[in-house]
Amino acid sequence: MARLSFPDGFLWGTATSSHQVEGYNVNNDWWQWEQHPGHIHDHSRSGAACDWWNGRAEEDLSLAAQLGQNAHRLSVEWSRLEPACGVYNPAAFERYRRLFQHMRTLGLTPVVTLYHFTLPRWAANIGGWTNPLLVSRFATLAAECARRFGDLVSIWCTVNEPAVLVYNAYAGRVWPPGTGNLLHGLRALRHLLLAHAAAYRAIHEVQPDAQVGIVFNMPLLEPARPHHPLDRQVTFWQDWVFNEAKLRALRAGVFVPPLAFPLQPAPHVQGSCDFVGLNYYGRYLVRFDVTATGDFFGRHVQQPTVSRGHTDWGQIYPEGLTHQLLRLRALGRPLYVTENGVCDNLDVVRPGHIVEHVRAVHRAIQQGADVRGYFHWSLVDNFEWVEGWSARFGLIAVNPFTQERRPKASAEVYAEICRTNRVPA
Ligand code: IFM
Repeated sequence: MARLSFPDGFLWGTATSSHQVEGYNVNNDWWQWEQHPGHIHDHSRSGAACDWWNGRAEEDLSLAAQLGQNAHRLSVEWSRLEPACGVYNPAAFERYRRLFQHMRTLGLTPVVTLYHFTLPRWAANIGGWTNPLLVSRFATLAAECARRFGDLVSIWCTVNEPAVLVYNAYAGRVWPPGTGNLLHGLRALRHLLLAHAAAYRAIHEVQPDAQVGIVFNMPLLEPARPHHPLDRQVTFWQDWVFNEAKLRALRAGVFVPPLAFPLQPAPHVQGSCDFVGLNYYGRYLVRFDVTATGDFFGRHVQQPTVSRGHTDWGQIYPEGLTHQLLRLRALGRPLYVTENGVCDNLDVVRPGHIVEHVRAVHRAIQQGADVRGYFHWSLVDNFEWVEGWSARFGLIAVNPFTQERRPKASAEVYAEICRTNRVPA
């Protein structure tokens, strides 16, 4: 069978985040949020999660290496590293060092995210990302991580999916702090991008050769009725707010309308990345709806769509991955697909989904996108935020009650791609 080859040195891995897999992150804002009835749709809690902090990380990552993966993207938990403002916990740094050493021994390149949705309680208590103090605190933490882990980690992701966080947590009410205030959302977005830029510079001061980037979730948004002027207009605005504004900040160092007022330009953000990470899950078709006031008068009507409880990951649409990679090409930086996957509790769709999306990455490379790696979300089933344990994304099934593991059929499909550096044409 004809096969499509990837460049030598291409990173093949999976992605996870601290709160979703470590267990007992009791000192962060999400842990607190989960305790309130109604916040998590299936009434579950993160609890022991995948028990990574107690040592199962090493076992699961060994399995990842056996499955042919040569990299893993994971995050460090701010609330463990800095449990009180300005106070670091040496034991937590040591735990992560052991994990990164283990990954190196296995031949897994660590790609480390510094902020993946969870804040220490002290940071949440002072207003979270609406407070400008977090910009400097985050940069200081980033420098500390570079100092303590720089011999083991050279690829850093600063902030994961700033727009998703802002949409759900600050402009929206479904994630902590759940303020539901658009102005708070705009302020938080600005601080997240400034925090990214400050961390970018802080890491480079300590570790000049580090590769530092930011991770954007960029769904493809298209008008439901391609020629309808109102559908086109609302699609344009949704794309502006969700996708384009951040790219504009990186390219030009300014937030232009609709984010210009009441915000200031952000010159430090311009050019502040060595690579860009793309998280891609699907396509949304947007239809004008005068009642959709919170969403710029656009309602998502794509069918079929992958949804559960509160979250809608959109329509499976591999072409959208090619499209967004080619869009990011204009930034002139290397790219990683830092997340791509599907909520598929029965593992029926996932095997084909992986092959189709890896092919989509190959098409983007052929058309000039400098893509250096692909990270499937996720290695293991884990705590899926507001959906709790009811939304399964892993290549390896996890029973959160018994901690039993079972590789799914899709794990072998992905392993074949990783081992051969090729995908069937
Ligand atoms: O689980 C999340 C992850 O934390 C961020 N990106 C999307 C995934 C699936 O919803």
